Amino acid sequence: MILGASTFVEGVDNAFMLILGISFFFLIGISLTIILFIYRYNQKKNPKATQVKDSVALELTWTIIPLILVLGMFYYGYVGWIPMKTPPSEGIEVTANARMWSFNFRYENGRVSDKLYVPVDTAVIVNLNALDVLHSFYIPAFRIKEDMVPGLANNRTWFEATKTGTYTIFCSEYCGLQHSYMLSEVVVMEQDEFWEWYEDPDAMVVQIPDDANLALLGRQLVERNGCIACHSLDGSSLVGPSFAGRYGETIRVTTGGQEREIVYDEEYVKRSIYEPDADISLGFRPGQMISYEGEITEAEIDLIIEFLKSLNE
Ligand code: HEC
Ligand SMILES: [Cu+2]
Repeated sequence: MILGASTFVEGVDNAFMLILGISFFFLIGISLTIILFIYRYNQKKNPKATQVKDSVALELTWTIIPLILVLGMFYYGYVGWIPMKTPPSEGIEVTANARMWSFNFRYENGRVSDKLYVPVDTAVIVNLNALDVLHSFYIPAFRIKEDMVPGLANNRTWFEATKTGTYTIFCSEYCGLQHSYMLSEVVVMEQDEFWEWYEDPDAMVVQIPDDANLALLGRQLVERNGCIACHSLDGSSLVGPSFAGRYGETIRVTTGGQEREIVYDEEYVKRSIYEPDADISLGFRPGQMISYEGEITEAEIDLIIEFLKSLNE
């Protein structure tokens, strides 16, 4: 069994082990019976076949025993599933945003993070928000998996972590080219440690020390926000144009159906991030990139621009 770390583990694992146990019992039982029958009823030992007809006892046996077995499976499955569908009223609330091909998490106080930080032994209600296509929010260690459906109201899940540590979050709904790279982590912290992280005032604004390497900070932003799933750094085209070698160039875009030339400058980068469909770079499709309005600040865009400039050096 993989490591379990939430209150759902017992319920899910019980149902799983029961079904696995029954399956093994029948796998072994049926295989042995086949072998025994091959021996016992071969033509030499049993030249004349017997037909069994109208045996009420037999009919009842193979109706009642499987009925009990499947009702048992249903019972354990149901008992494990009900708590998942009934989130408690007390707990913290987080919104998980999924887009091709990254997650981010927004807390009630406005804090945004690319990993899901949560306190141990506390109910966490996760509002699931898919910005573009179907995704699915899957944390194997917590035994939760819930589809993230664009536009679906009340799309949520919840969990209560029981062990501190770091566990993987997967997208488990095929959502395009880089789906297999759509991962994040849930970090379960001691409660006081979590609240310290949550209320950290420095985390709310971008702090830039005087001697900071701006391009490096920009690169981290581009990695953390999942931009490089679509934009390469080496000049090759992926879903979107490469970040390399374009800053400062005059490029061709389609604006409102009209093709035109435009300078790839700060203005253009900012518009591309906040309104990706305003100008469509020639050779690429609209609707792939979803606006980062409200997720990436103007100050952060300045850092990204420093990074783009550095790619020309
Ligand atoms: C799901 C794929 C995807 C992701 C993720 C994505 N983009 Fe894009 N991006 C595109 C596509 C496709 C285009 C070209 C079509 C258009 O202009 O909207 C584009 C265009 C751009 C452009 C204009 C580039 C040019 O050469 O004309 C910039 C700048 C840009 N994106 C920045 C970003 C940044 C910064 C991020 C991360 C915060 C990001 N993108 C995340 C797909 C993506
Ligand atoms: Cu996905």
